[in-house]
Amino acid sequence: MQTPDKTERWQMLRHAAYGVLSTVVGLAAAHLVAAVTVPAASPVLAVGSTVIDLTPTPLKEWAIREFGSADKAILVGSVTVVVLLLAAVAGIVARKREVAGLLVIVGLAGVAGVLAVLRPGSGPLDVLPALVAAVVAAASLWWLRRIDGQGMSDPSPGVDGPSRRGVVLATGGLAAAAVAMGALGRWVTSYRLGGTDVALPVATDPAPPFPTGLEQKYPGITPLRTPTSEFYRVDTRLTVPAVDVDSWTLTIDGDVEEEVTLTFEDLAAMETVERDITLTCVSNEVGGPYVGGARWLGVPLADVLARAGIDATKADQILSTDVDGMTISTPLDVALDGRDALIAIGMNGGPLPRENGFPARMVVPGLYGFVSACKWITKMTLTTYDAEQAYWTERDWATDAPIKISSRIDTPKPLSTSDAGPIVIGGIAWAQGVGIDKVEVRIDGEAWRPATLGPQVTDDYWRQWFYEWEAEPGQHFLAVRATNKDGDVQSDVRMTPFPEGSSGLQEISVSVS
Ligand SMILES: Nc1nc2c(c(=O)[nH]1)N[C@H]1C(S)=C(S)[C@@H](COP(=O)(O)O)O[C@H]1N2
Ligand SMILES: [Mo]
Repeated sequence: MQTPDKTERWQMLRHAAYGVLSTVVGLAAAHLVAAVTVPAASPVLAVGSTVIDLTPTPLKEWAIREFGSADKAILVGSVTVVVLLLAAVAGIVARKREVAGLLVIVGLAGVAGVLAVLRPGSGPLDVLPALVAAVVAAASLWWLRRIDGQGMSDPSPGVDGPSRRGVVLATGGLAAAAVAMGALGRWVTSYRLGGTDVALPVATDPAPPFPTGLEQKYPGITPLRTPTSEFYRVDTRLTVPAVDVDSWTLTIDGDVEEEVTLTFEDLAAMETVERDITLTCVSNEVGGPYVGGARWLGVPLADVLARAGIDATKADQILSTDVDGMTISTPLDVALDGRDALIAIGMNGGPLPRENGFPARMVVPGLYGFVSACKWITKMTLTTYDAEQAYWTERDWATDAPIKISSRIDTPKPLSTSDAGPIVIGGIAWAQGVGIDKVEVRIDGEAWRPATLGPQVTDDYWRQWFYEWEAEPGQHFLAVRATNKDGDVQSDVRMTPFPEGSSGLQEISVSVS
């Protein structure tokens, strides 16, 4: 015999589990429906994306800093945990008050549905996954409670009350259904994503042969060109947009002589250039990883805008919109000052990967990505900062944000231990637009010593550097600073990424034994 207390607790647990299982089945069904219709409308993703947009800037910055590229997985995980806790509550409530419990489940799905249709660029179809979640989850819970109840009314119940066999079969069946729908949803998504293999033109203005970097000779230094698959990724997206290049278009509107819409073929048929440009994220801390060097293939931005004929007496910004309605603004005068601003359609000899903006993105050397590098771009609106604000402008980030001179020590690693004797200190430095003139290393607070620079690629590209150090045993502090070709020295004033990019010097501690 069990004490009433124990029975009570066991029943609570059982019903909590019913709530959770029903919700998981509902979410799996919704995910499958979303995969077929609008992937981003999947309830957990819709809630997650809204959380991202509502997250205050300092918290977002902290998450990017702490979790790096795992920030999205952690967010989705947290949203799921909260949802499942509420689902457990729904199950417990339903035990005594069925309708109330079912309403909690429907309410949960309702929140996801409302958020899904409120997302920028969403349509009425986006409510469908949440609707499916509500119906499937509520029906599952209702059914599980019937199965459970049948056992309860059995005059000779097993130790646990309800017919164990019925409950085990029902819960097992629902769990299997959830797994099957989840797997099918994944398969549909990957099938729908298709390929990114587009025909790219040969550049009418190709880049010169790419020099050999220092990384072969001095292992540990960042490769001169970042392999495409290792390029950093920073964006607000939980799922990478799947863009069908055949129906994709780029529209130029706003303060223009004539609104123009270009297809991918139209773009690829224009004069294309190949340029080596280093992209940098404003969220990069001094010494951080959000910087990458690539060879971009694209159409000069000025040529694309000229198709529409811009009215620069009115407009002061290009407001770029991506396939989901996300916006990024770029100062018009900066974009048109003669620098190699591009609408890029290729990267390192191939098409843009989905993660990096397939089929087209903006690249503007010298500006942080959040005010220039709009991925999955579909529209450029010529307008004013007064009239319209982009995503990060609304969140108080700077609007004109030139990349600050910076340098990074790649080797040795912070807190590493090396043998005494010759040690190569090496890394990269960048000052897009002007170029790197000098990199200096400081050891244990002594005078700055000049490092040797690696090959020059372009002034918009980072520069590798190294310094051969005769290391003596002990604890040492290594610092680095760069100077650009105008003679401007990297600032030693520490600043956070918000609102216009980090500054300061990287100093690491290493042991030599
Ligand atoms: N559509 C879209 N474009 C975007 C972003 C975004 O969130 N959405 N993030 C920007 C930021 S902050 C940076 S640093 C660069 C990063 O480009 P990458 O992911 O290809 O490295 O893309 C920019 N373009
Ligand atoms: Mo960024």
